[in-house]
Amino acid sequence: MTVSLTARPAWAALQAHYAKARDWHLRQLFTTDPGRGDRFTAEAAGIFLDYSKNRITDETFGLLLQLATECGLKDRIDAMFRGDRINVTENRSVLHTALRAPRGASIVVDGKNVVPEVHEVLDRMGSFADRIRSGAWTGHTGKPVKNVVNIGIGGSDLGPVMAYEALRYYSARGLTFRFVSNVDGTDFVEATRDLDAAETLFIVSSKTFTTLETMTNARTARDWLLASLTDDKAVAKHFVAVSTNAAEVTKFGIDTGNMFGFWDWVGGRYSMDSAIGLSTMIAVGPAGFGEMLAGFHEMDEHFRTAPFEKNLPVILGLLAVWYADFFGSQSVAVLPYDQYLKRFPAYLQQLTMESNGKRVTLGGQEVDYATGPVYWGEPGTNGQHSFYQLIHQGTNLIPCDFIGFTQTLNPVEPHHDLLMANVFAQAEALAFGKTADEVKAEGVAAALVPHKTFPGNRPSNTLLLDRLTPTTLGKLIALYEHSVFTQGAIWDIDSFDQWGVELGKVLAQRIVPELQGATEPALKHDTSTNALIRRYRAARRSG
Ligand code: G6Q
Repeated sequence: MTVSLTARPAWAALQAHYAKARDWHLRQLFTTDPGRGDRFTAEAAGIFLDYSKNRITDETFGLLLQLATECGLKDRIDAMFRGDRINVTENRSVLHTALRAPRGASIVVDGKNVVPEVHEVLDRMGSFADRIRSGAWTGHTGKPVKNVVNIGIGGSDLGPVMAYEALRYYSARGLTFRFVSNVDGTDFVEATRDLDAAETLFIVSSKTFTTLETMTNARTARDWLLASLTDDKAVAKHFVAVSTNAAEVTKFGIDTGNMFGFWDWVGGRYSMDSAIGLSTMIAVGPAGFGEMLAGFHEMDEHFRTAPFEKNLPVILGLLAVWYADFFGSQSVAVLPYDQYLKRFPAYLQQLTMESNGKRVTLGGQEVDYATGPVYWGEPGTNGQHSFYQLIHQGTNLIPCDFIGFTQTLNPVEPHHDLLMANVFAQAEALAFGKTADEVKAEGVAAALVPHKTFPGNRPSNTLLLDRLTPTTLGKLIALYEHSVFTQGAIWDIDSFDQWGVELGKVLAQRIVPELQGATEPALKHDTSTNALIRRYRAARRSG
């Protein structure tokens, strides 16, 4: 029987420790320990992490490391990399790390080494991507592909969109990339309104190939294509599929020769480096995609082998636990200071919240501690002109992750120094604030002093990387994947299932016929839902 988290000695010690820690101020922590700015740092795989502006001392850090040890984090990491079925509620292995294992590595699942299959798919993706990029693959009328539209949702969309935006600098500029996810017809219509069907390739990305949104969009895409190309044979030249479900792909009319597979041990939100990344590979080329996978792998190896006190994902994960469970922080802001990372917070929302938004342990017991916080954010400096106000002076404690690069990809003077000056200034201001005395000394009228006082003591991490490349992107994503894993291991939850998402997939299906039937069916919902359905039906018929 697993010991409950709150019964662990390190947990009790952390609780006692928190009774002191809650009154510390970062100002005082830096005054009494000026060396912490150098000491509370770690560097691996080209990522420098400064975690000194957190409300911790060496003792806190030691206790958090002890908690990780007591929770068996090392064994859990080994179990994941080995391919044990650690996704217990779906009885599946969790092997996204195999997707970036180098050719020649061996990871055995159910008696079979999966690495050769991974590379076989990567090779097929590579030759397909090359044909699209070179113009060798032609559409039904003989024209080369100019537009690539990925149709998918959730894990089959957010990774591809984020990676395309992040790596736009490296992408084939002669190709246009669009992403359709929402079942709202507007998404499809706006994404395709200026495209020529004869030059458009649709990638239907769906692990199950049964998801309502994706299949609806895929059927609409087929109708849209055939409306101008008027020959069913065109489908084979303009549609490819990424899926684990060959039977449904065939049923849709896509030749399985144009299907790229993956495996049930790849979770949706961990799949952007599988065939789900086909659009990314077409954008940056097979070599660029390979560099991204190498970046992922480097961080995997760091996570698997580095001692916890130097292990970046472990440190980030433990700090998240410290704030969520002891300070009661309910959210974490992720603030990338790079315009190319504009979709990174949205991607992280799914990764973190779908993984750790759980309320029972692996053994099915309801937890009596907080689990996954809300992750959110926007690129800097834009966020500074909107929600940072609340982080600086509001009543919530919101730990922040600042992400910056020393080199810019677009060296237009003086932008980059200004951008990075903001990263450092914000982290500094959040930590140290501005006292009432400092405000008074500026000659501010007494009535305004409380308004212009900044309490500070708002914790943050700063992640500094050299340059945004496919490799650094891979490292950054793997860093967060493994931080999420660390948090889930401490909380003793299944970070790899998503029953809430599955529920959403069936709920709407029940109501669809109630909206569409010519005569109103007997509605058996609650009175509120029944009334909303009736109002919608009436308005739809009269509008
Ligand atoms: C991810 C989730 C979910 C999933 C989508 C799309 O971990 O399972 O976001 O990716 O629901 O599912 P399909 O790829 O099966 O269409």
